[in-house]
Amino acid sequence: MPSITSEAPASTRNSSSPLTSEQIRIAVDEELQRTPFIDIHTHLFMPSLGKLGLWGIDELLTYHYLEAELFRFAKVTPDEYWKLTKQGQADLIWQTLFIQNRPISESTRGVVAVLKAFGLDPSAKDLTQAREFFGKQEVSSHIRRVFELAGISEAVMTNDPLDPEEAPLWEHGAEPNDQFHAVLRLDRILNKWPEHWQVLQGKGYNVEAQLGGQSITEVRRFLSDWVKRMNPVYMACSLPDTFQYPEDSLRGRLLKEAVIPSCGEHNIPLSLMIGPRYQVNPAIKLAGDAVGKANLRALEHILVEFPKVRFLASILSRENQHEFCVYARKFANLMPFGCWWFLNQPSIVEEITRERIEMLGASFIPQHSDARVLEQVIYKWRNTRRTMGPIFTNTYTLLAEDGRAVTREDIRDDIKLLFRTNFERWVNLRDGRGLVSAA
Ligand code: RAT
Ligand code: ZN
Repeated sequence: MPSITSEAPASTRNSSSPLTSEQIRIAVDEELQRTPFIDIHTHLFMPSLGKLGLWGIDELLTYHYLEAELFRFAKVTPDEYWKLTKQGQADLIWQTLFIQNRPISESTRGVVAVLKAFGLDPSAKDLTQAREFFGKQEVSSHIRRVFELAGISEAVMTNDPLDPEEAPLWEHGAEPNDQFHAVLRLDRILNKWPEHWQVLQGKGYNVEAQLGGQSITEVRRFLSDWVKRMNPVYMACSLPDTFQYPEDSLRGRLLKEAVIPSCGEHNIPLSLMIGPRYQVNPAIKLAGDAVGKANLRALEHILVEFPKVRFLASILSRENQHEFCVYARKFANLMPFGCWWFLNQPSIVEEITRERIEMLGASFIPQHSDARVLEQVIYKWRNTRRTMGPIFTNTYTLLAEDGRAVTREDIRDDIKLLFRTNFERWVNLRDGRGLVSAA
């Protein structure tokens, strides 16, 4: 398990001497373990946001990735499943996916790794021991321990100013926390304006259904107020595979006239997450989204139109990944990040990361966890380190074979850039050393 420490690893002798291939492998593994990563997109919450933060065995087992798998193995219908209590749902998933079947999928194996990390029995016949353990934890110290086990120093949240449970907590001044950064998430505003414009109106912003009158100015005032309140590291939105830009639609106008200019005004990036096909199977709720190949010309048009705004982007379809790298070579204001959601499987992460290193060097952000339940960061980051090890070893071995001596310092610098500094610079988090940001 990684531990966050600034001490040099035992095997470091002289960090600027050239390494042999075997030493490269060891150095890569050690530097991956010892570098505290920044988790740049999660659905975790700082303690002052209270019940929004999910953790513990029942939440781990009812993760929507596992619910999707349950319906493949169990006879239960979605309707019957939703009527169960949270504990009833977790028990059913445990019995079905872990006892009656072997937990060999990525998401089930993740629960095994979490239980193991806390010394709990991953083959237990029921959840008594696990429930007792998690029931005894105090949330703040538990978060610190989990981050330590995951090898992350900070997690970036997803904060929706129109979430009826979340917004009041911010409005009453939620206490910030060094381990968490806020993100102003705009899905409700951008994708579901017809259902939400009245919420803005109710909060004193003079907006209209068809964006007439003062609407655009008022949306910008709303965004500015929330930037002040949350101090977000970026604004974000997920967009469907059918996303077009420019587009004669409410979303097209909101993006062009309100959201992107507001990012420019406040000098914070916009994260575009493109590619879900929302709710292809609504019966299974959060698990019911799928994926479609996107038209990345939409992204191209945004990058051309707003050269001074910095964009983070993650694209959901595997089929889009190569052209996505090509766009990053063309536009310095684009920062590709993560292998998102259905792409976060070792075989696909490996393919995408190799492609990105080959095409972009160390000028991207390889991964985020997307954790919804606190302890998931333990297995997700463990898997990322395990998958990335051989990729970086191969990268530096090829470099050494081609004639450029590789040192531990080189490896350390690149891993730090990829998993920390590129993000810090992009969002102006600290005075990191890395890419020169576009604006
Ligand atoms: O990965 C997930 O859990 C998805 O359901 C989404 O939350 C996605 O990551 C998103 O942020 O929209
Ligand atoms: Zn997410």
